[in-house]
Amino acid sequence: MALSVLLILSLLCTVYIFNLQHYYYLLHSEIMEMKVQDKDRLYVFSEIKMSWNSSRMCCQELGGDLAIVNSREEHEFLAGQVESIGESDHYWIGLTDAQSEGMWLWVDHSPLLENLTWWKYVPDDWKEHDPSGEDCVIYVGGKWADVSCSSSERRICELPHTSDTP
Ligand SMILES: [Ca+2]
Ligand SMILES: [Ca+2]
Repeated sequence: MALSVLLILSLLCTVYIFNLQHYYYLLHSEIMEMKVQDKDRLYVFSEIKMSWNSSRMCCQELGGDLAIVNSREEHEFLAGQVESIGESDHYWIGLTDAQSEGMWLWVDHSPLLENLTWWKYVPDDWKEHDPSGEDCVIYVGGKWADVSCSSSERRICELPHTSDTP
């Protein structure tokens, strides 16, 4: 039952992507997603590049959200996955300071803890490309960077793992 709901939501998300982007993605959707399980969590790495908000919506349609890095172990796991896919690829995670500049919050509204940060570059809210600055976070080469939320990037969704999850 939960599996069929997940499949329907996944299909809806693909249709949504289809409308937004190009039919190429639909035809190749099975090779554009990688599912990895770690302990009680399931991570879905998608190669489809979208804005932070659209990416987040796709994760929510899967029953999860953009990944929240709760521990060093989780960071090392995700960084390892990202690095094994490709050093130059960027992946959204569920961290943003859109609400208040410099106040980093996870998508579950918990604040970013100082001892659990892995910035590659100190967040600078650079406004050259987007006047609203850089309020969303990507993994790049196993570390984090702040970029414009409207930039098109890949994503890491995090879902609670249940026995029904494929
Ligand atoms: Ca997590
Ligand atoms: Ca910012």
